[in-house]
Amino acid sequence: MSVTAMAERWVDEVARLTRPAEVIWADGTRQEYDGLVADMLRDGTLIEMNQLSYPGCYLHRSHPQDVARTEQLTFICTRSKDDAGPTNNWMAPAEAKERVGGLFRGSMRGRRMFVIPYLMGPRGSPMSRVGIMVTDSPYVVASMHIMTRVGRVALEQMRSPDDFVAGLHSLGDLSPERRFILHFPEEKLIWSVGSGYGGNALLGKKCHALRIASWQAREEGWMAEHMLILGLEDPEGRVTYLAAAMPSASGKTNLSMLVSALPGWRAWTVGDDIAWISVDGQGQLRAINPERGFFGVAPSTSGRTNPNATAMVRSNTIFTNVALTPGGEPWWEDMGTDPPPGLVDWQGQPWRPGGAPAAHPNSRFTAPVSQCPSVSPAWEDPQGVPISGFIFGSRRSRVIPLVFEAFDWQHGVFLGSAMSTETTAAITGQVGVVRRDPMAMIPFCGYNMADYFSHWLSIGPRLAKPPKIFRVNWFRRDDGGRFLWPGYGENVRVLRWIVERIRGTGTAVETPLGFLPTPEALDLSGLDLPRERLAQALAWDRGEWIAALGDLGAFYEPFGERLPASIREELHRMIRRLGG
Ligand code: SAT
Ligand code: MN
Repeated sequence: MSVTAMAERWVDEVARLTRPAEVIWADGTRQEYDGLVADMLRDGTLIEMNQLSYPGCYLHRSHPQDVARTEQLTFICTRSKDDAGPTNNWMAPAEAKERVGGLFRGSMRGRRMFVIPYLMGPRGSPMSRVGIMVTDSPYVVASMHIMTRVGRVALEQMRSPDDFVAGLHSLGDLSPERRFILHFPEEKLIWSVGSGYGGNALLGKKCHALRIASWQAREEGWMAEHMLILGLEDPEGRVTYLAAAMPSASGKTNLSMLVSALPGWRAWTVGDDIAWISVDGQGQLRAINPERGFFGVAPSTSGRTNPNATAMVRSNTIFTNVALTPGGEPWWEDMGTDPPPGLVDWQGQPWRPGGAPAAHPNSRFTAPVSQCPSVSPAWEDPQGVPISGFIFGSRRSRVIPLVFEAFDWQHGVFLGSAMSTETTAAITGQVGVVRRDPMAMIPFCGYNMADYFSHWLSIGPRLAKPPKIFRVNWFRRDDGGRFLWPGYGENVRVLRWIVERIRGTGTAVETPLGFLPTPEALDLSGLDLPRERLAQALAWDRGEWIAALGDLGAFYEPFGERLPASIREELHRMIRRLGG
C-alpha cells in the first residue's frame, strides 16, 4: 500500500459525505497561497490592507458569532466516559457521529474541498507528526499555510499509511446552534463544523497538537503542552531554555518574545503556544514548537508591550477582526496610537469614540514565526531545545505571589494541577471569572486529567536532572486595582532569578508555598519600583491560602480514585505547612 493510500480512501469517503464541487490537494506553495488570497479578495473574505506600509497583509472579518473558541461545544468522544474525565464534555463516538454526521451531509455542496497534508514540528524531527485535514474554507487553508508546514514536506514524513491524524472541517452555516468540535482520540480523528475561528477550525493547533497529541503523548511517553518555549541568554552568552504554561490571552506571546529590560540579557523565541516535549537518551527533556506561525491576540500589542510582535506583523500577516483605518492599516485598543478619524470597527461599521471596542477583544494576527525579530536560531532544530525549567503562570489579581519555586518535581506537578485563572475573551463566555485551569490545559487535555497528572508525575523519575518548576503571576493587583508588577519586558527580572535558581545561585527563603525570592534576590536595577510594592507582589496570606486549598480539594473530588495519591498527599502537606 502506498503511504497515502489510507488518506486517499478517507478523503474519498469524506467527499461522498460532504459533496464538494471540487477536491483540491494543497501543496503549500507560495503560488497556491497567492491564488487563495486572490480568490478571497474577489469574494470579500479578505480585505486588502495598505500594501506599502503592510505588504502582504490582509484583514478577515469573521461571522460576529464566531470570534473565539467555544468550549461548551467541544467534546472528547472516547468509548468510555471516564477516559474523557470530569473536566471534558463527552459524547459516545457512535452518538457523536450520528448527531453530527448529519451536519456534514452535503455541507460542501457548491464549495471547493481542500485536502491539507500538514506537518506539526520541524522537517526531519523524530518528534514531528503529520495531519491531513479537509476543509471548505479558503481562509483556513491560507491560515494553515502560515501556522503549519503544508504539502509534500508532510507526506514525506509519514512512517506508515496510517501515520496521520485525520481532521474534517466544514464551515456549515456558522451557526453556534449547529457547531461542534469533536475529538476521537482512539481513531486519531477530529470533526469540526460550524466555525471558522482559529482554535475551532485550524485543526493542527488545539485539536491536533494538544487534544489528540496529549492522548498520544501519554500512550507513548512524551508530553504535549500548552506552553511557550524561550531561550534566555545571559551576559556571558549562555542560553537556558524554559517552557511556560499560561491560559489563552494571558501573555504567553508577549513573554515568548520579550525584549529584556536588563542590559546583557536577551530572550530568544522558539514558540508561543504549544510545546511537544520528550525525554532524550540522556534523560534530558527536549522541546519542539509544532507550529510555524503565531496566532496572537492583537489588542494591547504595542511597541511597549511587545515590540517584536509589532515589527513581525508589518508584513505577510492575516489580521482577523481588528479595526481598519482609512489608510488601510490595522488598529486595535492599546496599540499605542490614538484611533484615527474614520476608523472602521471589526464588523465593518464606522466606529464611534466611547462606544464598543473598535477591534474585537479576541482579534488576532496570524504571522510566520520566521518573521519574529527574536526568533531563536534553534527554533527548527529537529532535536528540539533542552528544557531546564517549567513555569506555570496564570491571571490572578489576588492570592498568588509574583513568583515562587516548587520544592521538587512532585510538588511542582501539584502546583500545576492547582492552577486557577481569571477567564479572558479567548473563550466564548464571561470574562474575569476565576476558574481552575491545571497546567493551562483545562480546555486542551484530550483525556482524563487525573491520568494527565499521573503522566506528569511519571516523567520526573525518568530524568537525569528534572527541570525546576516555578509558579508566576504577573497580574496581581493592589487594593486600588492597580497592577503591582510592571510586567512585559520587566518580567526578565523574574526570569533571571529563575535561571539563577536553576543554576543554584539565586537566593530564596523557604515558605509553606515553596521557595520565594528574598526581596534583594530580584534585580530591580533601572526600575522605578519601590521595594514595598515588590514586597506586596511577593506577599502571601495564610488564611487566603488555606481557603484556596479548600476549593482545590473540591475541584479534585470528581476525579475520585483516579486522582494520583501523591497529588492528594501534596495538598495535605501544604495544608499542614500552613498550619490549617
Ligand atoms: O484557541 S486558539 O488557538 O484560537 C487561541 C487560544 O485560545 O489559545
Ligand atoms: Mn493557546
